[in-house]
Amino acid sequence: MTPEFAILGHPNEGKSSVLSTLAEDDSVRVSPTPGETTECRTFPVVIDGREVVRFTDTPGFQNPARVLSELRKRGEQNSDPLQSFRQFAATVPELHDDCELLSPVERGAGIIYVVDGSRPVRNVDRAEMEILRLTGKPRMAVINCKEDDNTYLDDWKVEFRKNFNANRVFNAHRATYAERILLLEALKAIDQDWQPVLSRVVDAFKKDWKERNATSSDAIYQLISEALTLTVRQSTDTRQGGEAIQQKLFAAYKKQLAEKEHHCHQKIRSLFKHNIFNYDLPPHSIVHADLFSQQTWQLMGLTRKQLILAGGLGGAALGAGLEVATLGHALGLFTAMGGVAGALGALIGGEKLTSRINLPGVSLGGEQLQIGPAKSIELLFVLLNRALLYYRHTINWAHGRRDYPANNEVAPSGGEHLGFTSNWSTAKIKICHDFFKVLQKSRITASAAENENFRTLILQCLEEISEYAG
Ligand SMILES: Nc1nc2c(ncn2[C@@H]2O[C@H](COP(=O)(O)OP(=O)(O)OP(=O)(O)O)[C@@H](O)[C@H]2O)c(=O)[nH]1
Ligand SMILES: [Mg+2]
Repeated sequence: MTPEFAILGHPNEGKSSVLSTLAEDDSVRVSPTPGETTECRTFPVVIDGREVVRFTDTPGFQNPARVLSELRKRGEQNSDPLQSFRQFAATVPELHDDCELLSPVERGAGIIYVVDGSRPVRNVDRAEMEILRLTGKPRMAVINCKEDDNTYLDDWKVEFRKNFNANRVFNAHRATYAERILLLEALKAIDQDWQPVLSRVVDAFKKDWKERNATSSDAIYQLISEALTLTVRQSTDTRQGGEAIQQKLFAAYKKQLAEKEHHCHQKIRSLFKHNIFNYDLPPHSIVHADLFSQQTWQLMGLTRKQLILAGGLGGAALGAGLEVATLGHALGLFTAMGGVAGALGALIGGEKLTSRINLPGVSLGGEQLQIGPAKSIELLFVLLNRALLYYRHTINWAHGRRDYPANNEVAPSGGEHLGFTSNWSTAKIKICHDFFKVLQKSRITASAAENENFRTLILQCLEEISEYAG
């Protein structure tokens, strides 16, 4: 049987937010106005087409003192005071929410009691906890601190020890995938009978996590392979100058690359189930910056030191004819070549478009011009860092969260590097370098060692970022 947990608590404490994060469902209604949830609603967690666990959202307690006294009264006379109370409360309009919230408990759901641990314990909370204790059902308390204030945490824990089988801190806005799994692990402790089934749930979550990382790394790998080999061509037209064609081709190249990148990011987004809420990167995220802006290349490319290292690996990874120490860095290029277009010509290929004869892919008859494939390995790092940043943001965006903090991920000024790869060793850079070189020569086959090493490297990055523990 699929285990069910009901999320209970006082109005506006974050029950629906906790559920939304736990079930990874951004369709759960969350609102700053107390009393938002008035009916129970069940959200299944489906993995591999199978429902493994379900969570039920409930309205908050409205009359805990009255419910408690009714339950106590019935406890003395009835073998099932909960059922008796619900039968009575169904006919009393002001007890609608209290009756409704106990319905999943009556049918056997485990209880997850949510409190905002950043405020003091009050008598109504004690009444609610006592009600839950009287139900006799397996129960866990979850502390969802809305503010960063731990002053009352110990007071809450004292109360929880009296009334619950376990308690745990779980933040609806910040909980990661790993913390979701830890919460499920902790639920095992609330009832011995549930241990085997919850172990299977935890295993299913871990497997799902592993698969999502593998699929994400495939998407990033595919993006980078396609981007590095991307070319656009156009027949020359005698009426148009080389300059005009160059601009047109660059625009087409950038558009295609942007579409590929968007496709990869959206794939990651839907893999992590950000479907409904119009979730996006924070407004000031560097990933919003144009892929071909100087800022992007400065913050997401290789560091100057790494470029020198990459240069030492030999081959044309930095782009033909670029002097590593002086001009090789994208930044140097942006400065030396007087702006984005010139620098990109050198990095992507196509700087010699005006001189048709020297262009790769250009027939000597001058009938076709081509931009790409990328000449510089920097494009690999720019795309990789942007994808990793997108991935990190997506996996850490708890589904219960619906807004942005004011100051998240602000792009630093003063040449600071934002990339994940900025402290990479030569060994890792060499893996990228070897992959890039093979790709430049020919489209490599899936089994090539360089290919596999690069794939593995991406997957390792994702596992590190997501703190995947196997
Ligand atoms: N800062 C912060 N706000 C939170 C957190 N959890 C919930 N909130 C906010 O608290 C408000 C209430 O959250 P809900 O999840 O709707 O609370 P609820 O307990 O389901 O409320 P009712 O359905 O009205 O009983 C919303 O504005 C949430 O965004 C949190 O961890 N941190
Ligand atoms: Mg709610």
